[in-house]
Amino acid sequence: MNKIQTTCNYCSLACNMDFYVENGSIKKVVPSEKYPVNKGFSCIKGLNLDKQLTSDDFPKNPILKTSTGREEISWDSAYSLFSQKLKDITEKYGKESVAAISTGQLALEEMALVGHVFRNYVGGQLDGNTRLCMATSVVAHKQSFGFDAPPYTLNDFELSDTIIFTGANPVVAHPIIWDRVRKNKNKNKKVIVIDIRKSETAMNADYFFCIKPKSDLVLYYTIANYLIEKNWIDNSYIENFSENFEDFKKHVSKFSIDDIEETVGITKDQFITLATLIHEGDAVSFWWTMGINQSYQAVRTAQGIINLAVMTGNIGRPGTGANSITGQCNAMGSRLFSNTTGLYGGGEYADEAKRKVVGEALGLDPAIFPTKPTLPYNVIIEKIISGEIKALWILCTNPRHSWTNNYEFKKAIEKLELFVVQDLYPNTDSSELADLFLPVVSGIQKEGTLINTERRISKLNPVLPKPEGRFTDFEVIYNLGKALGMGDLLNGWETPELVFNKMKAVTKGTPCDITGVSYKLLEEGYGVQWPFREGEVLVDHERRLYENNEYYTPSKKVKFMFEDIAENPVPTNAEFPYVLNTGRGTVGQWHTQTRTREITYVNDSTSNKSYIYISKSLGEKLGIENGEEILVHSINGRSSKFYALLTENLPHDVLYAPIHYIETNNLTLSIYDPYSKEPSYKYAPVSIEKIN
Ligand SMILES: Nc1nc2c(c(=O)[nH]1)N[C@H]1C(S)=C(S)[C@@H](COP(=O)(O)OP(=O)(O)OC[C@H]3O[C@@H](n4cnc5c(=O)[nH]c(N)nc54)[C@H](O)[C@@H]3O)O[C@H]1N2
Ligand SMILES: Nc1nc2c(c(=O)[nH]1)N[C@H]1C(S)=C(S)[C@@H](COP(=O)(O)OP(=O)(O)OC[C@H]3O[C@@H](n4cnc5c(=O)[nH]c(N)nc54)[C@H](O)[C@@H]3O)O[C@H]1N2
Ligand code: SF4
Ligand SMILES: [Mo]
Repeated sequence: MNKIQTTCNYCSLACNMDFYVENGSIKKVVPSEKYPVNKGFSCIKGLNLDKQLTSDDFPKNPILKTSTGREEISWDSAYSLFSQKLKDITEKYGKESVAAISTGQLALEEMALVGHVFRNYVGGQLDGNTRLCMATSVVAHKQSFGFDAPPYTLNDFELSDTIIFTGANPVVAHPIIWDRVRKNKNKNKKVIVIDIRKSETAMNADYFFCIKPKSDLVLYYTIANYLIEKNWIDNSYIENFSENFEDFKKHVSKFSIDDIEETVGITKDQFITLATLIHEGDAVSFWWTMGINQSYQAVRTAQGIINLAVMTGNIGRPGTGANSITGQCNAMGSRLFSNTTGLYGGGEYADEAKRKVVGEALGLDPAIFPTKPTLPYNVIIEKIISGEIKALWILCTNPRHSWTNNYEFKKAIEKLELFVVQDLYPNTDSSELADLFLPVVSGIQKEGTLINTERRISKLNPVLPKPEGRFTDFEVIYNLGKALGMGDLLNGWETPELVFNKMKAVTKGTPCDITGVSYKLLEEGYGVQWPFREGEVLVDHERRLYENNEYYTPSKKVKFMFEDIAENPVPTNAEFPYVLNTGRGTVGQWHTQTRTREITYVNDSTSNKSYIYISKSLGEKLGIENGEEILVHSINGRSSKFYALLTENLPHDVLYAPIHYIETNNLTLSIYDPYSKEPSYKYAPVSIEKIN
């Protein structure tokens, strides 16, 4: 039997799996023992990657919507139709009239190539679904650290004595992280959860602080003030390695412990316990995910966490850090190499020197690069609705379901002259609406690289050859470029490895320098964390940043960032008195459930009908029985049906709906963080109507 190690392309751990293949069929799948991330363990999704081998029921060929229905067309016709339409539309309405939305779930090489074809050559807008996910952390890191560079290595979970999860539920969303926490043998280990409901992680933590929705920032500022008043801070770290602390100190002085019950909803005693835990820990690590990133004041909240880590000297040492956890398998690759909000390799479009360097590394005239960041996702949707954007291409994302206030996406699609969807399946909520559907093969049939949450690059290796007449995302994007007439501009972009080498070249001398990484090195099967420069020798498979206390800002110091607490733009009121919180449901379910519905165990053991959790006390008040169907009305004007599950794990007036059902984003709002433009998915005022 032949053993092929490849990378799981679901979540941001990007575990490695060993596939045992004989006579062209997969005999067994085992989590890779030697891989530093998952060390022989994985979740059910990774074990079932082979379920995405596109079934024979699916069309091999592109599908065109016609006046009489949907019909298969040849690939040649699809490329010529797509490229001609893009040319016609841009000639008539200008380059800004076409847009694409990519993802954090394609390979780095595919992202780079789509950036080259669609941003550099066509000149269209190109954002990613990472806007829904990691945009907040990106902006927070850039402003505080000077580069989008999260500090940690996963081993920090095993080295920390005080592990604080805030707005993160790794028991469900990142099972490998929870495994690493359990492997931590520190005698003083304390796991702390700050959430607005008793999540699965909170249930398993040593301490749980149930705060009011979106009160994190007040909490962090109040903790900061309390630590300063007690002098429980690392004065020497602050003085030597940070800037802006005196202004920060002044800013937080107005946040008093006396107000904590009212503002945050925890008692003074609980607050003192939390602050004392932070003070007493020798290696305190702060971890956050979507409970922080998805908010109307998200960037400053993430920086509230960074400030706490810095002022207590909990960064750059084993087991510490202000650590944002990513979501999708290649969110980090998308952030650095998609050519969307910044130039390849984390540069700014307006930086002339950088344009020149990147141009030289790619053998391109820098004039080809966009001059400004892409319009963000929400503006792309708004401009489709207003008629300014006429064509949209989406790759590896399902926004009819996942976009906030998702009916707006449907409205937008109806306005388009051309809507193209590139996906595994022709029957997702989005691909069913497509004028042109482009089918591709799944992650285990292609080559490329993914960058995981701890900056580790690992390789996708084809486990089985593609069936005759089927194409990878890379090939489809490349062939579109050819049909568009890119000619010589595609020289050197023919294979994933060539594109990887180009991306490598652009990172030379940057914080994410990967000039020492090659496909050959990755094929040894351990992955490599960036930075890894040419000539460096890999002595350890786990490396963290800021160990020398140098940051990437001009002063080389980390910057305290803060602002006044923003007013909630759409708070609850008498008509919509409850808060709708949303997030992951179970380990087996992935986002819009196109892929995980193919895993029999998951399909059989999870609900195929939308459900919502409500507190037992609210159920009693409204006379709602467990399992009863209810109607939930949102302040956005839309309503969804769910069956109600009563729970002790929610505060009285907060509801929780899993994101795996299209009904959930029917109720969320078009509200965004002002800096990152990430949707505020976790707060929508709603009311409940009994149906029976
Ligand atoms: N099984 C599974 N795993 C996944 C995914 C999946 O779909 N399925 N998706 C992947 C992706 S792309 C992502 S981004 C990650 C997301 O991973 P997580 O962010 O861990 O998951 P969520 O369930 O979105 O939200 C985490 C927690 O934030 C809490 N929260 C909501 N509002 C607030 C608040 O105001 N303050 C605080 N402190 N907490 C709040 C929620 O109650 C929830 O428990 O998961 C990844 N892993
Ligand atoms: N209310 C609410 N909404 C949310 C969130 C929340 O917490 N609350 N979280 C947000 C977050 S963090 C995220 S990341 C988004 C995720 O939202 P989406 O990206 O829309 O969700 P997915 O289901 O992962 O969509 C991926 C699509 O790509 C297809 N696909 C899979 N593999 C491939 C491939 O190799 N190539 C191609 N071309 N297609 C492929 C799948 O079939 C699927 O249709 O949802 C966001 N929406
Ligand atoms: S989904 Fe995430 S945790 Fe599960 S196997 Fe894949 S990478 Fe690992
Ligand atoms: Mo995400």
